[in-house]
Amino acid sequence: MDCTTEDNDIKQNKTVRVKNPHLLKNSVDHLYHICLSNISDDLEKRFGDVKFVCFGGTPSRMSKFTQFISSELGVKYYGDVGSPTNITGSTDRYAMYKAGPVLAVSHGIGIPSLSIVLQEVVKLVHYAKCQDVAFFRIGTSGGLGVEPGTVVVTEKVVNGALEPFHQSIVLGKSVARPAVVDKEFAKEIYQFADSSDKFKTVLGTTLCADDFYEGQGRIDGAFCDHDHDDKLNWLKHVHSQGVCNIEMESLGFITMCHRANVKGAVICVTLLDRFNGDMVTMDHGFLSAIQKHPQIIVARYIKHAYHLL
Ligand code: R2B
Ligand code: URA
Repeated sequence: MDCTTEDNDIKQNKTVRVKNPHLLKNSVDHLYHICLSNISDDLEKRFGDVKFVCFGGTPSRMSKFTQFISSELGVKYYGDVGSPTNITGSTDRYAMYKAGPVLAVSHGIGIPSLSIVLQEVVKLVHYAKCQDVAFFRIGTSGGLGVEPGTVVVTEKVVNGALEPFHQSIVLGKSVARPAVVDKEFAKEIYQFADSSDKFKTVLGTTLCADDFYEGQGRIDGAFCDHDHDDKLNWLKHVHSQGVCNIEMESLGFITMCHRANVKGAVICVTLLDRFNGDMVTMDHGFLSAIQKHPQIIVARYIKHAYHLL
């Protein structure tokens, strides 16, 4: 593909941008953590039809989502009867499943873990020449002033200091990249909430923390240098700035989708209201039921988009 054609495709949001001139020089690229390679696996044949990539924290959640979306779309998932096959095979780091146009990928906890698999998946959809791909994070979070089970569709994402960028260290220097949320896409997804749903869905600001305990103001970690009042004052402050939920990957996810020229959205369920405490319930029936809420919203979007394609 010549540069002009590629630029045009990127402008029309068709192809994924792999912004790295060094890669063009290397004919071999091992996508180490997902156990695929651009030379030994026929990526275009196996993955060229992918349109929707859904990321979530754990392998088992993404396996269940694969079964759910395959029945919603009426397509078979890749694998045996009974359970989808993990495409990343022997790596044991992440899990990836496929059902027709949907790829479901686990990302682990935190931006460092998410960043590795997201970059390899961006390269995968690039090598596979996928067109018009959208990425979703369907995850969990702690809510602020909303009932547990509420779905938050992120329309703005900030770090723990309420700044809308992702900071990292590259070659010994601090680099800040803007977290640009595709608000139109977020609104489009939000419209798939239904008044008959047993849970609420809201659009709001998501705070992305570097840690589950002190980084989210909790006072129940192994270490804590603040007290209950400090925590409540901070929660009240961030809530007054529009923050609806707190989690640990949205900033990296949104920043990297923007860099890759991929439509990206974050849709998370709240497991608890942080104004009422720090501990997540041990009621696994309740937790597994509410973790389906973001999947329900995203499945409606995918069904709608897929049937229009
Ligand atoms: C939500 O839940 C995880 C921590 O328990 C983390 O991955 C996140 O963002
Ligand atoms: N995930 C988080 O990061 N925080 C919570 O409070 C719940 C889930």
